Order: sequence, then C-alpha cells, then structure tokens
Amino acid sequence: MIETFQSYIAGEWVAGSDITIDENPSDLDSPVGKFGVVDAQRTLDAVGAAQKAQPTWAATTPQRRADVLDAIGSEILARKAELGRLLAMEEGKSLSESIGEAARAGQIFKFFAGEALRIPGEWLASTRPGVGIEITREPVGVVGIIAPWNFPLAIPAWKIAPALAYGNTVVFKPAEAVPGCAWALAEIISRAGLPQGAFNLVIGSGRTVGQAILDAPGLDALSFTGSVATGNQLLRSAAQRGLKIQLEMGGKNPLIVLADADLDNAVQCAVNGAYFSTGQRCTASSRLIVESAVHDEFVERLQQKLASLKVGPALAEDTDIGPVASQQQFEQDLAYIQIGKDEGATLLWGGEQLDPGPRGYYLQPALFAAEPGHRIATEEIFGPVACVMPADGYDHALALANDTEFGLCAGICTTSLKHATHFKRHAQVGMAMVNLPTAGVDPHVAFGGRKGSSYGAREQGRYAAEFYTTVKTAYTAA
Ligand code: TXE
Repeated sequence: MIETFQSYIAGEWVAGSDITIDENPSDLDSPVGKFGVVDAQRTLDAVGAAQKAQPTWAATTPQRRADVLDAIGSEILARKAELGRLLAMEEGKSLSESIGEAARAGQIFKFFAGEALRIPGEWLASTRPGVGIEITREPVGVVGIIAPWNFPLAIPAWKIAPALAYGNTVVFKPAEAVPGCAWALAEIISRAGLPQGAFNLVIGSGRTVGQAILDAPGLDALSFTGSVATGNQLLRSAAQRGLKIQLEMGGKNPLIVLADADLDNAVQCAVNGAYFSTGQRCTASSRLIVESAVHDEFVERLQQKLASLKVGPALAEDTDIGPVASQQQFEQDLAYIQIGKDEGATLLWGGEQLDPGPRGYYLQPALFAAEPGHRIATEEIFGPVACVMPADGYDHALALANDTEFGLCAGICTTSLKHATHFKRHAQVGMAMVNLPTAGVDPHVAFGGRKGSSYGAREQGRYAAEFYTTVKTAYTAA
C-alpha cells in the first residue's frame, strides 16, 4: 500500500481533494506515494490558525522554543538515513547527497534552537538626559513559506526554523514535486510540542495554494525560493499590499580557473559545482571561465572526469549523479541543449538521454564550449549542463564573471593571493568562493545574492533575524 501524504492545518491532518501521484524520477513505474491537494479555502484556514496561535507561541519562553526546535533537530538527525532515502526517491538526488541534506536540515533546527535563546537587543543612553533607549526584536507574525523542489528538506528547514525560533507562526507550501519530504518534516514538527496552528503544511499548486497564501489578509511576511518569473510576480503583488517579502531566485554562477590554479582541484570544483545534485542547485557553477593558457588542458581533464561519473537511480550505491527531478525540468534541460547546438555552441561532452535500467529522467552531464552571449551561457538551465569559456587573464575573467543579470555566488581557483583577494572584493555576488566549488555553503552564515538573484534580507545564520523579526525602539524616562 502506498502512502498518501496529507496537509496539516490547525493541528489536524487534512486529506485534501484531488489525489495526485508523487513521482519517483529514478523509476517512473514505482511512485513514492500519493498526495492530496488542498484548496484556497483550506489555505485561508491555515493562515487563520497560524494567526490565532501566534500570540501564544510568541509568549512562550525562549527556553521552550529552543527545546521544541532542538527536539525537531534531534529527530531529523536520528532519522537522517530514512529521511534521506525518501528524499532520494522523491527528488532524485544520490543517496549520499540526500542523507547529507537531511542531516543539514537537522543541524539547522539545532542552530536556531540556540538562536532562540540569543535573540539580540540593545540598550543605549538617549541624547536627552534621563532617558534610556531599548532596541528589541519582535516576531513579524504569520510567515508564509513557499519552497522549491531542489532541496526539499534543507530549504524548508532554513525558513521554518528561524521563523519559529523568533516567535512567528508558519504556513508552509512545498513544491508540487516533493510533498513526501514536506509531509515527513511536518509529521516530526507536529509532535514537537508547538501550540495548535503554530505550524501548518498546505500541499497544492502554486497557482491556487501559493496565491491564496499571498492573498490571505492575515499574512505578515512571505519567504520564497524558486524561479525568477514566479519571484518577480510575487514581488509585485507583495508591493501592492505592503507585505514584507524575501526572495531567493536563480543563478548563473561563474567559476574562474586561472592559469596558476591547482588544476586537479579546479576540475574537482567544476565537477562538484556544475554537476552534483544533477546541476539542480541555485549555487551551481554553470559558467566555467578558464584562462586561455590552461583552457584546453582543463577541458580535457574535465571530460575525463565526466566520463568516469555514473548516472543512475538515486538509491543505487554506485550512482554519482541521479536523474533530473521531473519531466518538466527534464524537458527544459533537453530544450536548452538543443538551443545550445542551434546557437552554434560546441557540445564537448554528453547531453544524451540515458537508459540505465528503470524508466526515469536520466541525462548525461553536458559540457558546451560557448560564447558569452549564448543563451546557455546567460540563462539559468538548472540541470547538469555547463559551458566553458576562455578568458585572456584575470581582468577579462572577472569581467566575464560579472557580466550577468544574476549575482548569487561566484568562485575562483587560483594560487595567487592577489587575485583571490581582489576577486572576493569585486565579484558582484552575495557569496564568493576561493578554491572551493560554488555550491556547498555553511548553515550558520548568511546565504543570498545580489542583482536578479535575490530580494530582501539574507537567509540563514544570525542574519535570518532581519527577515523574521521586526525592530522596536522604546524610550523610557528614568
Ligand atoms: O519554480 P516555481 P519551478 C528555477 C529553475 C527551474 C524553474 C522552474 O530554473 O527550472 O525555476 O521551477 C510556487 N504564487 N528554480 O516550476 O514555479 C511553486 O508551487 C505562489 C530555481 O519549480 O518558481 C513552488 O512551491 N506560489 C530555484 C515554488 O513557487 C507559486 C529553485 C517554486 O516554483 C506560484 C527552483 C504563484 N503564482 C526553481 N507559482 C533556485 N535557483 O534555487 C509557483 N509557485
């Protein structure tokens, strides 16, 4: 019997109306489960429940909030292998990557358990005699969380945990492709001791459920990760109603390889950054900008490495790269590979559909030699497709790296302290990496980008307080 994943509204499990199949991209003949979608009215009920619970939750002691978050984190960590397995089946990431992501989600809850005890404030003397000033942080209220499918445990965790730590209540809408992970997370949260209605899971489409969250009068803030198109649409609506909003959107992240780099490490950084997690990371390095002197050698070594990678079912032990997560994404990747060929970019490696056994969305990693203006070199593909471009020295490489509408992250491989230091200061991004893959970030520090990649306050670490709290300045005459 396959499981039906339900929504969780006002402390009750809700079956929803339409029952839909939760697909397994590694094996389309073995679905992960079924899930029911809720309608707009149910979504409004969830926002109403969150509104009702918010004063109670905000009034709990920091220690109580810390205990609840710690319990959630402990259970996720204790069950990381089982949760990782579900994630691998549902999203298609390799099992080791999936277990790593589950562990990351647990660590994030643990981190914010500590933060609940350390909500900062300030006391300052006034410019007027006999007056003191307190600056405190208060919860924002009801937070809507709209999440994508590519990190179905970690991204919800890094939004839900700070929201709850700072005394907010939550209405969480996962992406349509990953209801199972959302349900598993909600099931753990539902037993952690939160007041009824403080955390709600609403499974459904962006158009119905996502839109209903956005339109709900009781909503105080919205945190979104997903595509640029949807993010910009949400931004316009949020501006009209004066809603606090935070958006994490796409990337077209560059990895620069200078001639003085340790080439083995550079190839490793490129393979990891561009192709691991099937290239479905907003931090993926999809533009490899290589100094001409080492370009050909780098490409040759990269091709050798790509030839050794095994594409296969997410749960298979020898799989390096799992399938693409969904049919929609698979079609998008294939369409971009065709666009690359049509534009005149040279396909150096891969790009073929593969058939390793079970019916699934298997794609050989693709490497193109492209020119800066090509669409495959400017638009986010979000699959295992990267392009390599030569650069005449560091200045040219940096100019190419910054020549994009995105600004999430950027990396450089070099042994030059001068260039590494200059790069960290001049890369127009939120996150810069030296001799490391562009993907792979720590959970206790700020995450986010510039330009078209992000909008609003940074996520994660102590910086999360900017979005999930509002500042109050109180003056007292002695
Ligand atoms: O994103 P969407 P999708 C990019 C990537 C990918 C493309 C499409 O290029 O190929 O986006 O992915 C909800 N009101 N990224 O279709 O549609 C939706 O239900 C409210 C990059 O998954 O933006 C889901 O929960 N909500 C990104 C979430 O928004 C709406 C990660 C994201 O879905 C909505 C994911 C609406 N009108 C995708 N429409 C990254 N860089 O990390 C949709 N949603």
